[in-house]
Formats: sequence, structure tokens, C-alpha cells
Amino acid sequence: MNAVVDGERVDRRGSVEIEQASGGLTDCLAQLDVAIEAATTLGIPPAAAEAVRREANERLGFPSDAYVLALVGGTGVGKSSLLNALAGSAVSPASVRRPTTSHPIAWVPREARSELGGMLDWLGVPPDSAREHDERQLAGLAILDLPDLDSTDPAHRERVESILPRVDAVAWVTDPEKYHDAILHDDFLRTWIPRLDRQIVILNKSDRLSSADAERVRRDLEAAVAGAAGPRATGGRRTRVILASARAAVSEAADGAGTPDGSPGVDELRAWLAAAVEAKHVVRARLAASIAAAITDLAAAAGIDTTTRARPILDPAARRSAIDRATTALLRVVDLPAVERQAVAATRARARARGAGPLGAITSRIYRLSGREARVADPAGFLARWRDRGSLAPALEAIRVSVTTALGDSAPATRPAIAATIHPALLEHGLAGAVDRAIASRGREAPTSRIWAVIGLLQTGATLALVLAGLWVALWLVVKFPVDSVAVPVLGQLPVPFIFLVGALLAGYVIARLLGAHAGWVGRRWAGRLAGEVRSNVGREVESVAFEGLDRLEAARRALWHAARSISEACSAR
Ligand SMILES: Nc1nc2c(ncn2[C@@H]2O[C@H](COP(=O)(O)OP(=O)(O)OP(=O)(O)O)[C@@H](O)[C@H]2O)c(=O)[nH]1
Ligand SMILES: [Mg+2]
Repeated sequence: MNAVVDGERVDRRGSVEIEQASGGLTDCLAQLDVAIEAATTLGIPPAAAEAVRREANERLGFPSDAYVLALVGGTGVGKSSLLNALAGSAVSPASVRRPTTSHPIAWVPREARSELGGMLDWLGVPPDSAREHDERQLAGLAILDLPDLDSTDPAHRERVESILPRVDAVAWVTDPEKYHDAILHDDFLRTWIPRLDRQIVILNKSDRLSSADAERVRRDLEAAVAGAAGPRATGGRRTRVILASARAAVSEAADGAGTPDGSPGVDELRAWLAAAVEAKHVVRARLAASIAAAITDLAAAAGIDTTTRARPILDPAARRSAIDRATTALLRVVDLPAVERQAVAATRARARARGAGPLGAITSRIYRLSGREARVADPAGFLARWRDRGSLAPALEAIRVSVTTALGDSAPATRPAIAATIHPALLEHGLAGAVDRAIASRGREAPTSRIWAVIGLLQTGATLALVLAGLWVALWLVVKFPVDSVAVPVLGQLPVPFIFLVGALLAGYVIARLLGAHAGWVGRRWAGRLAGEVRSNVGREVESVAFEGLDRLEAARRALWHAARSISEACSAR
């Protein structure tokens, strides 16, 4: 249906498909999903946001050929009188009796009556409380006259509170006595003004004030409403405050002294109602405002400030230092200097077996069989037994302290989830696993060298020479056959077999020293590499597990920050 408002043709009915209505909200709803998931991870109760999602999906399920505006306010401020003034007849009983309206009364376009049935039901309007109108100017608009929000009957307030999340627009009605009521401002305006896109504030009964006072009160209300909108007001919306006198309008109508809408305030309200762009836009903008407010609330509960860059729960420098301290503490337990000694000893043992001749082979077998080699020359076994050498407590403490410090700066709602990431058993399991993974590596066998085989041959020769020299000396001592002597400085004349024996001994010693020096060099090189590898592996593994739980929360916090930052774009719904 088309209507002409202020010379402008406005299509209010249109053929609005639900898909179209939700079209502009797809991104906005997606961001709400992201925010709900992130908030849940952070331990923030998502129930309110989930309710917004549910209401939005339900509202999108109804045709948006008409939008619903509710008259909301305290008892006796003249909500029903205002509706009657608009209608030009008593569609909703108004009286001095308090409270008068106890169930919502709907004033709906006759043409849309049947298709609005389901939605009125959803809004909680009793079936016999719908009145029809043929106002062409207000086609596409259903008005609900609600019970009072400050009633002596608590059920009234409950009815208002359950309907508010479902209506598309609100006219807040107050009067000179109630305009600064705490219930209106603290319990309703502050909560709902940011969640509504189309709304107006009406100071009714303005006939009771001088025009100067009425204007002063209007400005006071305007300031209070702007304060309630706060920085959240989407798209820089300003809520209008108008002065009205419903009774004057009604009595004028009844007296036949004027048109039903002859009163300036009621006229202004009618013009504002008629100026609404198409219904689907009102519906979409309202849902977008609610969704944006729900996301903003979740972000605020997480302590997220969208005006600044995303701030992590744990400062990067504190994180780095905690990882370094935990790594150092764990490496102390692993005992890298001892690992290096074991590595050098293992290399020497290998060299002895290959390069120390027949005697070396025997000693090396004795070492192995006696278990000495496994005790002092087995770096892999020594590494594997790291848990026997100390406690993980200092490493756990480094991580725990960093997170506990960050807890103080985080939003109260997120603290339990953050604290849970440093559960001692969980953390201990994580860090122990990190070290286990860091030390588990193939190729931990001590190195060998071809040179040792050559040295081994030389040592075998020297041993053979020693044996022969020994026999020669023994024979000579027993039989006393004549042998040559050689003059040796300081010692004088020495028999040749004896010199031969000393020579063989000396050769064996030099070869053994050579082997020892080479094996030591190879062993130290390997030990250094091994220690370096374990050190960096432990560092890397600790880095990946120490804050595993916290990292999940950090990711959720970033997602929530992004969702909140994207509201103005995703939920513009214009
Ligand atoms: N002076 C004056 N009285 C008014 C005006 N509007 C309404 N009233 C009177 O205020 C009283 C309450 O009006 P209602 O319309 O019943 O108020 P309501 O907000 O619907 O009240 P509840 O249904 O109880 O919440 C009635 O006696 C009206 O005649 C007005 O503009 N000026
Ligand atoms: Mg009423």
C-alpha cells in the first residue's frame, strides 16, 4: 500500500519477503553467532544474547508488511488516552482509576488484521483485544497500548518486559509528575533506548504546565534520553521528545470542537508515525539495534574496549618471560650438563670398543656387563629418566604467576575461565608432555669414527709387541742368554728385550691417548649438539603448551573484539 507523507510517496506495505527482511541482517546475525560462541568460551553467560537471536529469528518469521509500535509508560500517564486521541474514539478504556489497562490492546490496520494474527499472538495480545482501523496514513502500523510499567500489580510490569523485546518501535509516554521516575529511566530507558531504532518520547499532559515549563521539562527529558543512549546509539540516532495533551485532543474530538487529531502534540505524533519508511526497514533496523546491543553487552562483559586495539589477556612480554622461566626451570630438572657428560662418556665407550685393541674390547665388555656404561654413558636413558631428578613445581609456578597477575586486569566475568587454564594437574600434564616430546628423538646413539678402527689396528699391534716383549724379557730373565745392551742416558746400559718392552708399552700408551683425545673431541661436539637440540625442543614445546588453555580464550576474545568492531558495518541495516 502506498501513502503520501509530506509530499513523499512511501511504500509501506510492499511485497516483503522474509528473505529480504533478513537479507540485511545476515552479517549482523552471523556476528552475533560469533560473539555468542566467543563469550561462551570466555565463560560469559550468553543467555541474553541467545534470547535476542531467538526473538530476531522468530520476528523474521512473521511478514513485515506492518510494524508494531508499543505505547509504554507509567500508570496514568495517558497511554490509552493517546491511543484514543490518535484513533479519534475510545478504542482503549482510559480513566482516573489506577491501573486501567491490564492487558495489551492492539489497534491494527483492518487490511493487515488477518496476517497479523500470528504475530499478535506471539506478542501476547489477547485475541479479543485487537481493534481495527482504516487510517490510510497509518496503514502498515499496529499500535499496542500496554499496561503500566510501574504498577502495583507486578504482572503488569512483567507483561511490558516480555513484550518489549518483540516490538519494532516504542513511544515512551510520561507526564509532568513522572518524567524523572527512576523506574522509567533506570529500569527501562537505559536498557531499551540502545536496543531500539525507532522510538519517541512523549511528555503527555503538557496542558498542566506553562509553555515555558513544558519546554524546560522537554529539554531535561531530551538530555536524559541522550544519556541513556550513551555512546552505543547506532548511527548517531537521536530520540525525539515531544509535548502532547491527549485529553485536550480527546475532549476536542468529543465536543466536536475540532478534529480528533487537532492537538499539536497528537498531530506531531501522528506525523512521526506516518513518516516511517517501509515496515520491513523498521523491523530490520530494530533487530539490528538489538543484535548490536547484545554483541556490545557481551564485549563489555569481556572487558573489551572496541575503541582501542584488541588487547590480549596476557601481555606478550609477560608471556615471553613466563615461557623462558618455565623452560629454564624444566631444563634444570633435565640437567643438561649431566646429559653432556653422559654423551661424552658414551662416545668414549664406543671409541674404546673399536679403537683400544684387544684389551680395550675386554674392558668395554666388562663396563657394559657391570651396568656401569648404562649408568654413566647412556644420554638417551639419562634423558628419559628426567622426571626422577626433580619437581615441575618451579616451572608450573612461572606460568601460574603470570596468569594470576593477568587475572587482576581481566573482566570479572572472564576470571573463572582464565583461572581454569592454570589448573595444576592440567598444567603439569601439559609441561611434562612437552619435555617428553622434546627429548623423544631418534638418532641418540653415540657417534663413531673410522679413525678408531685404524687406531684399533695400531693398538692391536702395540699389544702384540707388548706380549712378545714380555715373553722375551721373561725368557731372558730365566735363561740368562746373552743379549745386546744399549746405552741409555741417565739410566746407563739397558738390555735390548727390556728396551723393547718399554717401547711397546710407550707405543700403547701414546695410541690410547690419541684415541682418548679424538673420542673426547667427537663426544664433546655431539654432546653440545644434543644439549642444544634438547634445549630448543623444550623451549618450543613449552611455548606451545604452557598457555594452551589461555590461547583458546585469547582467540575467543579476539573474535569477540572483531564482532563488536564490525557492528557498525554488519548491523547498519539501512
Ligand atoms: N490533564 C490531562 N489529563 C490527561 C491527559 N491524558 C490523559 N489524561 C487523564 O489521565 C488519566 C489516565 O489516563 P489513561 O489514558 O487511562 O492513562 P494510562 O497511561 O493508560 O493508564 P494505565 O492504563 O493505568 O497505565 C485519565 O483520567 C485521563 O483523562 C492529558 O493530556 N492531560
Ligand atoms: Mg491505559
